[in-house]
Amino acid sequence: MKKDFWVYQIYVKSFQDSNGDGIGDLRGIIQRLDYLQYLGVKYLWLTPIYPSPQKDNGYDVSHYCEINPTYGKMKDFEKLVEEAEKRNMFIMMDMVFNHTSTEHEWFQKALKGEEKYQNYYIFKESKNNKAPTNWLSKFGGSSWEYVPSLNQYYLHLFDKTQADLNWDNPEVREEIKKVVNFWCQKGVKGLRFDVINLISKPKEFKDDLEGDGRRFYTDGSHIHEYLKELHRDSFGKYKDIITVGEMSSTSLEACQKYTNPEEKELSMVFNFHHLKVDYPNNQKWVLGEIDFFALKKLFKKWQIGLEKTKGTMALFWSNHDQPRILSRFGNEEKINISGKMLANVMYLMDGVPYLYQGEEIGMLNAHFETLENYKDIESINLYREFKEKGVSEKEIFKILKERSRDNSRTPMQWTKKTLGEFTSQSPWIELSHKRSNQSVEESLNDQGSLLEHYRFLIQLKKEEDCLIEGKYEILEESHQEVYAYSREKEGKKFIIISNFFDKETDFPFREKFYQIISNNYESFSQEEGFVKLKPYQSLILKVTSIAS
Ligand code: TEU
Ligand code: CA
Repeated sequence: MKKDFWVYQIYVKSFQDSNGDGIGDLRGIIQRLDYLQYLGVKYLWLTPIYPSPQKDNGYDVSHYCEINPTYGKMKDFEKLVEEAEKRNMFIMMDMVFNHTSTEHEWFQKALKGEEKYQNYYIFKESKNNKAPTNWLSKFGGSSWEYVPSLNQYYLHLFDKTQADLNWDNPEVREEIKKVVNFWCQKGVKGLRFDVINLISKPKEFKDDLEGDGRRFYTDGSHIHEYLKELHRDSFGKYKDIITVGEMSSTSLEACQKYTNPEEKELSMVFNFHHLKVDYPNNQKWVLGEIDFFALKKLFKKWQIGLEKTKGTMALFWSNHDQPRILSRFGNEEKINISGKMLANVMYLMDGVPYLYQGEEIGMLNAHFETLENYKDIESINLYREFKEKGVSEKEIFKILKERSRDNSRTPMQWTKKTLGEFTSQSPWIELSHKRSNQSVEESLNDQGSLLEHYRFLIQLKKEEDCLIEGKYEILEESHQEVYAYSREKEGKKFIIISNFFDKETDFPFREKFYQIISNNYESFSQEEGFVKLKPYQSLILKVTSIAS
C-alpha cells in the first residue's frame, strides 16, 4: 500500500444537514463532495450510519446492513459512493464489531431465552451474588449488567446498551463476515474496525487485582487468528480495500503484527498513546500539562518500530473521541501558526494521515458551561459519577471543557453565520461557543489559511517519495521545545523542525544547502550552527545536497 493518500473523517451527525432536522445526513455529505475533492483527500471515513438507538451516537448498532433513516436511505448511500468515485474519492465505513446495541435483534432473541443467540454474547452466572468479575466499563461503572429474567449478567466494555459479542463463537464470526462482504459489494473501499483489539476475551473470567480488567481482553489470545480469518473470508477477497484497526491500549509488538503485510491482517492501525501524554498517571479525567519528552519518545518508538516490520501507522491528532487539538496542544489565540505547526509535526511522519472534520479550519473545543449542552454518554456518565463523589460543578465543567468527546462533535463551521450553514434549524448539539472566525468560507478565500496549508501538505505528500517511504530519524531528541525529524530516501532528505511552544528558542542546525519548502512565519534567522525559532515556528526544509 503506497502511503501517499489522506483519509478525511466525517462525523456524519455534525457535518452537513440537508433536510433541516438539525442532524447531518448523507445528502448533506454529497453537497460537500466538491469541497472534499478540493482538499485533495482520497478516502472519506463515515462514522456509523446504521440503525441505532443513538445511545453512543451510532456506535451502538441495531442493524448492520441498513442505513439509519435519520441519515437517509440506501439509495442515498449508493449515490454518495457513486458521486465520490466520480471525484476519485472512496468511502471508508465504520465497522463496530466488538459489541451490538442491546436493541439488536440478536440480543433481543437472547433476552427471550434463545440459546443460539445467548451464545452470540457473553452471559455469565453471578459469583457470590456479585458480577462475574470486577472489570470496569470504559464509560464508568461495572462492565456487567444483570438480567433478572435470565438470572445472568452480560458483558459490556462500554455502555450497558452495548453488549459485547462472543467472537469465540464461529457463528458470530460468520455473521460478521456477511456484514463485511455486504458493504464491500456496495463499493466500500475502506473499513475502520472499532476497538477491534478487544474482541478476543479470555477463557476464564477473573477479577483484576491490578487494574480495570483491560489487561485480560486487550490484544487477546485469538485476536490475530480472528483478523486473519476475517481477512481471508471477507475484505481480503477484494482488491484495493484498505483497513484500519482502532487499537485501544495496545502494544507496539501487537501492532507490528497487525500491520505487517506478510501477516495478512490489517493495512494500518490507530494507537492512542501519544494522546495520553497530558493524562497524569494515565487518567483521562484529571487535567495535566503535556509531557513533551514522552510525546517525542512515543513518536520515535512507533515510527522506528513499525518501519522495522514494514507496518503502517495511522497518523492523527483528532477524531470524534478526542478534544480539538488546537485547544489541547496548540494555542486558541494563535490558531494559524500553531495549527500549521501541529499539522507539520504529525502528517509528514511515516504513515497515512487522518484529517478530522474541522481540524483543517482550526476548529476549537466547544467551551460548553452547562450540562444540557453535553450529549455524549461518556461525559454525562462522568458528570453523574463526579457529582455523586461530591466534586463541585465548577470543577466538573473545568474537566469536561478540556476532556469531553463533545468538544470534537460540534457542527462543522461552513460560514460565519450563526448556525455556520450546517443546518437551517436548531442543531442536535450547539456549535462551539468559541469559533474565532474559523470557517470554511473564510479559509477558502485566504491563501495563508490553515486550510490552504493542509491542501499544500496533502499535495506535498503525494509528490515527494521521501515523505511517503523515506526513513524516519528524530533530530536533537533532548531539545526542550523542539520536535524535529528527517525523512530520507535515495539521497533526498526532508527536515521538519517545529517549535512546539509559545516561546522563542534556538535549535542546533548546520545544514548549508537546503530549500525552504514551508515556513509558518515570513522568515527565520540562521546563525552559525543554529536557527532561531519564534513561538510555534515550524519549518519544512528540503536538503539539496547531502554530504556523502
Ligand atoms: O472508541 C473506543 C475508545 O477507545 C474511546 O471511546 C475511549 O475508550 C473513550 O473515549 C474513553 O476515553 C470507539 C469509538 O471511537 C467510540 O466513539 C465509541 O464510543 C467506542 O469505541 C465504543 O464503540
Ligand atoms: Ca438531516
